[in-house]
Parts: sequence; structure tokens; C-alpha cells
Amino acid sequence: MTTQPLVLHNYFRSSAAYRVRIAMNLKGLSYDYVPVHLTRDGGMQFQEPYKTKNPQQLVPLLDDEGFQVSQSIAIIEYLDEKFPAVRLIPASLEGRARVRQLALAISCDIHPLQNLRVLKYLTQKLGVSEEDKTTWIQHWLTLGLEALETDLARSSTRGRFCFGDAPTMADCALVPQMFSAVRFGVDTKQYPTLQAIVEACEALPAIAAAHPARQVDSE
Ligand SMILES: N[C@@H](CCC(=O)N[C@@H](CS)C(=O)NCC(=O)O)C(=O)O
Repeated sequence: MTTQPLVLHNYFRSSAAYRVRIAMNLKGLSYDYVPVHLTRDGGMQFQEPYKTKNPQQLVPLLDDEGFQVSQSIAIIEYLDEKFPAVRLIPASLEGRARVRQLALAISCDIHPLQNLRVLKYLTQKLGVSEEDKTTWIQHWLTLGLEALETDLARSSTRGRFCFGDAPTMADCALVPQMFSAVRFGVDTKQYPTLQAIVEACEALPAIAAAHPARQVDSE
């Protein structure tokens, strides 16, 4: 039994943290929300005590009674194994591979290219204009989401959600990525399958409660 509360080092707008909030809410896990403001005072992720906890200087980070783990996908997998009452990773071998495939396509190949530190490097070190930065973001987002749309539209294992009729880790990744797409000016109507899945997700109170606008540090 967990005696101390789970602690999630978090930032309302972080899509990686948003993935974990969705997973924890779906599992009914309460947690202490520790905000790590990514831009204020140069970014709290670069300052103590956070940078010692996570040398990657990225959010999220989960602390479970002193056991600390970063990387949203590793965190969700950890929580899924530790708290199996509500599963976010399917039981079948093929199902597990499929859900990981979708979650990793988003978290490894779409999201990192529009991460704050990458965008700062483009503008501050390489002198890329704000306009070209937006072109960069929209290019990589569109490429990634188009592929996901094609894949999910023809998928025989898609249900109301990315895999079947209950949300999985793939949905935990998709919802924040589509939120970011809207934020960065991508027209998500081009992706009807993805949009329908996101609408099904957002109809669930657990997922709606994880939205950036509903967090304690929301601005
Ligand atoms: N692969 C990591 C990505 C973590 C990540 O990139 N977090 C972003 C927010 S979404 C961050 O902390 N950025 C801070 C920065 O770029 O300085 C995960 O899935 O947890």
C-alpha cells in the first residue's frame, strides 16, 4: 500500500505531463501536483531542487515514496503495472505492441521537434525568425499527424478510442498532441479520425480534468 501521496512534477502546458495526468486520472490515482514553471525566471527546470531530481531538466517526473522516474511513457508503464485495476496497456501481445507503437510515434517522433528547448535553440542560437519557427512546428506536426490519421483510419483495432473501446496509453499521448496542434495553428479538421477519438476522450471526465486549462498553475 502506498502511504505517501504520489507526487507529479508538472507544468500545465507540457504535453508530456498532460499524458501522465490523463493516465493518473483514468486510473483514479490522486497525487500532489508540484508545478515546475518552464519559462518563469529562466525556467524552474534548470534550477535546484528540480535539476538534481531530473538531470534531463524536463517535466514530468513522478515521485512514488522516493522512487523517482521521468519520461512520460515510462511513468505510465510503471503506473500501469503498479496499479493494474484500470489497465491502459492491453493484455494481448499484439495489443501492447500496437498501443506502444502509437504512443511512441507521438512521444518520440512528433512531440520532441516542437519542444521548448528545440524552439529556443532555433530562434536564439540559429537566428530562425518567428515565422520560420512556426513553419517548422507546423511542418513536423502535420507530417506526424497525417501518418497517424492514415494509420488509425484503416486500423481494424480502432474503436471509439485508438485501440478498442476503452482509453489506452495511445490516447494519453494523442489528446495532448492534438491540443498542441491547435495551439500551434494546425487545422485538426484535416484529421477526422483523430478528432473523433479526441472528442470521445474529452467526453470522459477523467480526461477532461487533465486539460491544461484546469490545472492549478494554468495561466
Ligand atoms: N520524452 C519526454 C519529453 C519531456 C519533455 O520534453 N518535456 C518538456 C515539456 S512537454 C519540457 O520539460 N521542456 C522543457 C524545456 O524544453 O526546457 C517525456 O515523454 O517525458
